[in-house]
Amino acid sequence: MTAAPEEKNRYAQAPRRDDWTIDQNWASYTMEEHDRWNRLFARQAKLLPGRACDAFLAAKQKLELSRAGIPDFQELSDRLGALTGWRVVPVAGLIPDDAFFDHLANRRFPAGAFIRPERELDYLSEPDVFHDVFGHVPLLADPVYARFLEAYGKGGARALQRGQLHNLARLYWYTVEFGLIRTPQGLRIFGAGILSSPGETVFSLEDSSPNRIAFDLMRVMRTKYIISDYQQSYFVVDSFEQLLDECYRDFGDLYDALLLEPDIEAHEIVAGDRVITRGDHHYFDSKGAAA
Ligand code: HBI
Ligand code: FE
Repeated sequence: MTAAPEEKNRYAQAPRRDDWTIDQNWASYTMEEHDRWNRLFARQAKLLPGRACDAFLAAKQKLELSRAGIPDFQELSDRLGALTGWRVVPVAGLIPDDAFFDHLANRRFPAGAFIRPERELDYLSEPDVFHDVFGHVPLLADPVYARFLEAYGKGGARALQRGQLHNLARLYWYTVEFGLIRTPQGLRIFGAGILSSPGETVFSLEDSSPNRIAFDLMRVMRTKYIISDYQQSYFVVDSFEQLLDECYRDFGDLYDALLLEPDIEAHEIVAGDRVITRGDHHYFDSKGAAA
């Protein structure tokens, strides 16, 4: 009798609080689940030196993320909290936007408690504990980045009220998820979606396919993105200070202006772009995606 396919997310039915948090129940993780974390960790730990930004690599050490299995969020939060006041709170998966923003605005990062099933090792549809804790959490130890993400959370309620969440979600997507940063040694990765993906770790920095364009807040908030594949364009910030300075402002006039500006397609380069590399889009042409 073949074993039933491993269920996708054993926390999906976990009882949840009003703020959508659940109990991580760290003792319930099996050896297989810890081992899967260790294999995912080892693969990225080999790829990221020389590709991830220094702040990420330093924080990974400081937070003692290692191949000792899935971290206990309480212990991780004590270490992280001592650095920037951020804590990691367990959730079962994606939570409603308003709850998500409220957590960020209060320096709580909602992290999936489940780990992806073996069959989804390389591609997952929902943020699991490896994407959230390995990809997102380390940079919360950087004081400037920590302030940026808190400000993002505070801005979320406003975007929801105005019905322009999609514009703000693009800022998150092209920085927190898929952002690159310029360093004296060259471009480095800070986006969690890349840091937790072996294929995109190499593709984002070294492939001739994608555009790499200097970050501009308005430009990013107009740019559509792809959910289920590598990005066609990556945006490059000069520093977390620049990201914070550009975003630590009233978005009201931005939202007004965005209503008058057309969206930009994910693969496009437009007038005014400071282009770092113009992609040839071979990856997408070969896939027949709308190039
Ligand atoms: N919920 N758990 C979780 N993680 C996310 O990254 C997340 C979410 N809910 C909403 C959301 N992201 C996005 O829609 C917002 O960033 C716009
Ligand atoms: Fe994410």
